Amino acid sequence: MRRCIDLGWMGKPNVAPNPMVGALLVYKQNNILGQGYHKIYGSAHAEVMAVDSVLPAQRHLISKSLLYITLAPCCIYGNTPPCTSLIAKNKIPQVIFACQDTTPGVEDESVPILKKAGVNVMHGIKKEEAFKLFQQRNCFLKNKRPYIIIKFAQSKDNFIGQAGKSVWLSNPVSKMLVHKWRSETGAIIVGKNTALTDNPRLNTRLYPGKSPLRIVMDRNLEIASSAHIFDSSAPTWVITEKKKSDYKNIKYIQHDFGAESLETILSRLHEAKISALIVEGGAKLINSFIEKNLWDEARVFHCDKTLTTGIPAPVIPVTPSRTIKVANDDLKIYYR
Ligand code: AOF
Ligand code: ZN
Repeated sequence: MRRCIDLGWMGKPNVAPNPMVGALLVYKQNNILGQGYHKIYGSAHAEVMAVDSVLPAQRHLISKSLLYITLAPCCIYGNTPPCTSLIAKNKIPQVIFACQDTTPGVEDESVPILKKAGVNVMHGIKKEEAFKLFQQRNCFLKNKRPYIIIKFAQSKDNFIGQAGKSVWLSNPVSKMLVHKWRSETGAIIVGKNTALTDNPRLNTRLYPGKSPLRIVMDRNLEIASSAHIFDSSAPTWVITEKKKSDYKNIKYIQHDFGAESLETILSRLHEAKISALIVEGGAKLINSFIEKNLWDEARVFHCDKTLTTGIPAPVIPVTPSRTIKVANDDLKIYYR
């Protein structure tokens, strides 16, 4: 199952909003006949990849093997046919999976379907470890919004930056890590002031992979069209009160900036099948997410520099779950 979990993680950049799933076919305890993982949203599931990977000379052993999976096999026609049918057709006698699939129509159905087909089912194996593979997906299904990741860097004396001035706090390794996160996340949002002072690109130029959907809050359309955020490197949404026609990769979304503003944006992202969002700044936007309890995880770089004055860093209202050393920055991870 540990190996299945590792395989599952390999799908991270490309399977959202689907879950990350790894599968392993094992013959007589330690002989791995086949393995696979869900690689790209809409493509073959992990079980199909594992079965297809078995060498022709060993295919007769499939019906004598155990199938390990990180997630309960699906039993619905989605983009692909149900994996429960694949298991039955290949006469796989036993399935062992870690976590339930919380998708409606799968959660309570797939185990009975397998049992009815005569398959022995065992589950819950390493489920705490495997659970992380499904955190974003489960949040997306349950809350009908993306999994929200707050990200920022703060100085030694707890400032996030200085008004009207671009200040760089974290080191180049942290910067590259942030680009990796971008490549794994559907969308990224910033406030107007961040777009004006930092002029960020918000793309994935320091790490291979696709750039997220960029979202910028610009109520009165104050950001110049020459800003980096309007370059052609990624699709971009401008959330504004004004009416403006879409232009190339830029979509203008007329929006009510009232009390339910964030919720409306999140619903739109849910509709667009975006299952994870990075809230990149500034302090005002991050604080409005925190105040509404609309966050799931925070990744905060505690940096070596001192600023003396500036904009106070947002306060994450829980203790960090862990601290990771990234060169001379301390990356603290918080879960709500
Ligand atoms: C599996 N194995 O590798 C994955 C599963 O047809 P789709 O791709 O739209 O998938 C829809 C359903 O399959 C849904 O329940 C989702 O959670 C599950 N994903 N299931 O058996 C896999 N990726
Ligand atoms: Zn499936």
